[in-house]
Amino acid sequence: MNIGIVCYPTFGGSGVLATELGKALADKGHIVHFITYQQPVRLTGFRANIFYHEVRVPTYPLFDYPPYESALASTMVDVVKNNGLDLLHVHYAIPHASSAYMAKQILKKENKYVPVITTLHGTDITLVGRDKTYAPVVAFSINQSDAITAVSANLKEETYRTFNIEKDIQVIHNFVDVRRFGKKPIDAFRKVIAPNNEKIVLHASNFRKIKRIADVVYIFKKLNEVIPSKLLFVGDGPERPMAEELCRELDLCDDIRFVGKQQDMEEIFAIADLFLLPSEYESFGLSALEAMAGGAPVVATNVGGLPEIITQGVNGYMAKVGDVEQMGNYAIDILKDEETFQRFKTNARAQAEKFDIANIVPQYEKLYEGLYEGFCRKTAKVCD
Ligand code: GMT
Repeated sequence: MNIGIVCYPTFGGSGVLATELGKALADKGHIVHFITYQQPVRLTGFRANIFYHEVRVPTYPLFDYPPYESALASTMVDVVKNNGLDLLHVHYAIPHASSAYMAKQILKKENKYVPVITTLHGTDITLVGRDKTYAPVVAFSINQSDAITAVSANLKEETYRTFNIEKDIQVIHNFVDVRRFGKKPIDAFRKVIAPNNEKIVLHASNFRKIKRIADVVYIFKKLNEVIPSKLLFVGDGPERPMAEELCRELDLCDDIRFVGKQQDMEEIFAIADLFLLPSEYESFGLSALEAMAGGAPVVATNVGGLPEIITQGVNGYMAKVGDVEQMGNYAIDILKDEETFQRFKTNARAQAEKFDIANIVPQYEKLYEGLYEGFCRKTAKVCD
């Protein structure tokens, strides 16, 4: 099929997932067109059947806020028309679902029909989307999508709770390429981070408030008092300066490194012994799944979709939001002896297998095929 993918090109989970999906679809022979304002960060290397279309947003002195949504809709129209796209799959409702609706209406006027799939990722519903400045547009454009998917059962429930959604939402969990993320650790890299064979604890995120970055530091502090460890902070965002300050205050600078945004996450996950994700909310927690595929058990909060990937006491632990004492104890419990640690590692990998790319991507393909056939029937379009 000829598939258009619209996403944020940044390090956030929705953009990462959308990019990995596009690459996987291309590997299976589909033609994939990414439509976004920057080259997606995970879109590296050349593939003959992947195209990237940049959305340009011309500025004008009148515009305090350049109208990205209109520029995106116009680019969608252009790409659909000139590349014969069979469907548009938009990731993250705001503003992608409403731009897709607009594009679809424009194309309809020209007797061109393109089904739209909206994948809900989390904050587009639970945080930003529910704000009353956006809510009516978000609800409307989700309802106008030809298919809606959510990345966890929890997010599906949250969406129905938050908006008046008249359609079925299909849960298609996020996925990971277990073979790619199950790499052997690079010993030299491990040695640089943990020269005395300390345990390596990892946190990776966009350092927003919802991630509770200070809790990561406190959990690590508790662990480090019992088991010599090093903490690696990957990513960047508004809470980073606060976290750096906290590390200085707690005199932990020698054991904590902030490495910023990184491309080759599989190399980093490979050296991690434990992943921390004490968020206020996670619709899914893609970084936790990628960590598990790399063999790192997870200590997280019992929120959102995290219980759909973490099994308590088997491949990780979950505690109440803010309970850093309990999460610290759980971290110690996992790392306290080699036998327990190896058991958790094996279980984490086994759990990640369930969300392997090979199991999840066909669910999207099935959805596309069903929609495409239905659309051809409804519109009496001649489809091959
Ligand atoms: O976590 C973020 O703030 C980024 C956000 C995004 O849209 O990129 O992540 C959301 O989507 C990810 C991919 O589906 C999920 O794994 C994250 O759990 C979800 N974040 C939240 O729900 C806070």
